[in-house]
Amino acid sequence: MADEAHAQPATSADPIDEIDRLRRDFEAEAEKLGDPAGLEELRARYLGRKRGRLTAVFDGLRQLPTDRRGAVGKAANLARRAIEARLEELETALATASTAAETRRLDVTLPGRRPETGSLHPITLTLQEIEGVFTRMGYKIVEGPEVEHDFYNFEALNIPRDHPARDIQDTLYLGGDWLLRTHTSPVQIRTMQAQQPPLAIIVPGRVYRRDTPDATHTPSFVQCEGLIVDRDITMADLKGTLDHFAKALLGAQTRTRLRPGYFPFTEPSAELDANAGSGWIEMLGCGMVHPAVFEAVGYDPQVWQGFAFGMGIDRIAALRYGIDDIRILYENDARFLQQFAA
Ligand code: 2NL
Repeated sequence: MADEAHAQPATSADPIDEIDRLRRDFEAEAEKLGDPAGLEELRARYLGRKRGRLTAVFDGLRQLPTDRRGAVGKAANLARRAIEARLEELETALATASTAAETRRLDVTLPGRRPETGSLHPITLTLQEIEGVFTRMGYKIVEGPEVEHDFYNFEALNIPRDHPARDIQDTLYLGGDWLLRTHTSPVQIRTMQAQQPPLAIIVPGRVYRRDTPDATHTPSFVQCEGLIVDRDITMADLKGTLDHFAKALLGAQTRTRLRPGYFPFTEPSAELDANAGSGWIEMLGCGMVHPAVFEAVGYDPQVWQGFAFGMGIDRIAALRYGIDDIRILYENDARFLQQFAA
């Protein structure tokens, strides 16, 4: 019996040899294993019910001579326990490895990616300052339409059709008597029509003019006008109010001066210059409301007086921030605008 066994070649069908071989093969494959799917496939090829190599050994036990069954069965059981233990070990190792990879992808110690935040436009910032100064003096903020009727934009403001001021305030006509407003004055006309004096309002908004763009002109800009109407408003009120405004905006050391000017809707009219320390700069246009404007809205000019003013916010912003060409305010270059982030 023993001689017979020795006579068999190395690749004999002796189940003990097959168990040794499959254990070595299994270990070699286990060594190269990379992922959990491969692990299940490996388990199936050695322990699987249908095609498992070790399962085949167990199935063959019945064909063996009775005296061999004990030894082969014992070796097979040892092999099964060893393979199961190794598979379990591999499973844990693979799970740990994938958790480690996951952790590397989500490195909580890295600095966070900051979301890009926008910032308020210098024109908006300047307008907010201006609104603050006037609302603290009791003025209300009013807004109105950018598409206007000729009556509100021109006629009611003492600018008849043949008036030369129509040339410098040429705009985009939309057909009929409709146009893009050249100033926010029409909102003041509408407000005066809608309510009785006294009133004090400031009116910010986008306006349009037929201008060739240069360092101080753009065909569209943000304007802010103001109007106060009461029983005994004088030029001294205008002077005191606008001087306070310039000081509040540019600093307490700021001085102001009035120069004669001309607007069809104010009489007298003036330009206000400010000097905050580096020379005189034109800030805004202003004047006492023309009696013809009061008549157009049904106010009695013998009873009511008022002053009005208007400024381009882009020019005020340029003044505040030291910008020498207002066109850059409308280019929306983020590198320029980010400099005004709070
Ligand atoms: C400027 C000058 C000005 C006014 C606007 C006004 C409005 C009414 C009556 C009288 Cl309803 N006046 N507004 C007065 C003087 C000047 O604007 O340089 N704007 C950019």
